[in-house]
Amino acid sequence: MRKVLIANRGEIAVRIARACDDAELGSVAVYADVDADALHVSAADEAYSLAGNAPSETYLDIAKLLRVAADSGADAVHPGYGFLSENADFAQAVLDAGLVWIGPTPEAIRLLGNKITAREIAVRAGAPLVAGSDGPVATAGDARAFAEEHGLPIAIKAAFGGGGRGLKVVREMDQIEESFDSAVREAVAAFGRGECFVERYLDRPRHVEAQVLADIHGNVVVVGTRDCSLQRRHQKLVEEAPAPFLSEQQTREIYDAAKAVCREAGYSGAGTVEFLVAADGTVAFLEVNTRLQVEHPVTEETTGIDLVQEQFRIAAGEQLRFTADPAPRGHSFEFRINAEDVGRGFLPSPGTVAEFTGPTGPGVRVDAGFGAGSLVPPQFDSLLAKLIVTGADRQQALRRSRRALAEMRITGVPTVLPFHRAVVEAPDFSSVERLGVHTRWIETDFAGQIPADEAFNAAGPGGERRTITVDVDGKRLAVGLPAALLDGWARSGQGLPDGFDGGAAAAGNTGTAPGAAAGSNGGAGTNGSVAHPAELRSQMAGTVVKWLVDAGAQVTAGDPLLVLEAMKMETQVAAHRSGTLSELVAVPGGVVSAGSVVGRIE
Ligand code: MV4
Repeated sequence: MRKVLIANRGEIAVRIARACDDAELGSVAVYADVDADALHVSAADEAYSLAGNAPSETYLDIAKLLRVAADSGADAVHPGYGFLSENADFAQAVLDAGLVWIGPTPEAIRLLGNKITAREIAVRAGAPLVAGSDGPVATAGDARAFAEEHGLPIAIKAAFGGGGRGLKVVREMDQIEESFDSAVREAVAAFGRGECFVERYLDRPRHVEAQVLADIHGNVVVVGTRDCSLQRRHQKLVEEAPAPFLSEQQTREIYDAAKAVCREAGYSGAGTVEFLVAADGTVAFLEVNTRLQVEHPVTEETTGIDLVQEQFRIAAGEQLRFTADPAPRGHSFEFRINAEDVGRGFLPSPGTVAEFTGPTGPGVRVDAGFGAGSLVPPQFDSLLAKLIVTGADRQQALRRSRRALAEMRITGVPTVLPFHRAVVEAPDFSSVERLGVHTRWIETDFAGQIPADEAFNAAGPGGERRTITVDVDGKRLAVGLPAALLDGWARSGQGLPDGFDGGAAAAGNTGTAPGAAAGSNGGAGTNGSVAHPAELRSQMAGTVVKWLVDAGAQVTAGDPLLVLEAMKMETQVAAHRSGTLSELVAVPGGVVSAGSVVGRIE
């Protein structure tokens, strides 16, 4: 292995480029058009364009990636996480091209990617499991028979589900039929395969996972545990290592089961075995992730082991350097810094980062894929950076986390920093007696009321506003904007975004929104003083999925009209007033910027 193609973007691509440098391996970055100036491009030794912006024609395009490998002379491929990292066909294509695949075998990816075969492997390995159907259930009647035997609630799960898709919780017998049909439909639509299985559902469990490393010579170690219970809609927000408040027996059970499952699956490389820990302390195997995970740094910081270096060594056919499970030292938290507006329901908010000041001091690590001036495009996910904070014990790590979160400053796009600052003050999270958070804690127990980010809400109260002038079709107009937005642009050193000159005039009939919106979600698009009242505008930038009503339809204020997708999340644009939907401006498949006109209601 001499040169590694990094088939990814953002912070993980930067992380892998640094690991290549540490290992004296060459590194090759790839980039979509919108990522041409991204940090991961300059972090690698060389970079190649993927010519395009849709995920399917860039980071998911196997043929393009293999062409770059050939053109650059790369002899190995690291897939990072997400994108093609758990795609057995990609792993096989890399091997068929004569390259080293930095990951488990395609067979192991295939077996563990199917949750039904993964469960069968766990059964053979003797891992603890909740009662389940041990195979696909063919009909809703079979699911009902399972519930009659084992009781409610049950979980109906798609074999190829993920991220909460294809997961249905059934609490009443008369809902089984509908939930089963809906799970199958969802699975067919999302994954092309509808097989489902059934399990007893554990309410409000903790999510605990074991990091494993396995070489191709049969050595398997557990590098440590992590707790990842703090999630929202299956998106993890905070993780920590080691998983706190587990008994010695629970830890033993998790270590033994993780190793047995990996052995049974013929696993090699870095991987994660996930478990649920129920309120009564029961441990149950959940699934296996056959990739490096976002949260791997907390394990690195509490063991001193560089997991990406170990991936390189394993892929090169070497033996693990240790055969005993390393003992954790100290405690680490990871805070995911997403470009999302917490006060607007964690709305993904693409834009341009103005200021990016990382915290410093003992125990602080920042893995960032973005910095001052970076573009956060709507096509990809919203993770900007990860703040990893380590201390001698959990309480010291918590104190350091509070300080680091207070020091960290990001402007230009909203981030989830206000959420993290509230979490580290929550007694459920910081208690020295028990872990009070569970996988539905944010939805059910999180008390912190975080307001929408004023800097990104032109119409919001309290935000200072300033007026600038623009020329539109040769006519001079005054535009009022939030001062914070203008300050952000000024600090970014880029001046005002495109569209404040001729672009605004070309884009439409008024002088306000099109350009103003480029910098951030919401932006000046909601400025009603100049916009025409008929204009239906999108608050967020994204790809147009579909219209829910036809042109000419009578609509009522608040009716959902248009579905947009950005950063893997769908949102709807609702009618801002009642009337006739006279024009559909946004075109399915096209892209709209934040604040732009998507339709007209006369
Ligand atoms: C479960 C469960 C409770 N009982 N299975 C969520 C997605 C998929 N990875 C599995 N998931 C769950 N499976 C049984 N039998 C609860 C969840 C679950 C969950 C798991 C881990 C982390 C966050 C979660 C949030 C909601 C539900």
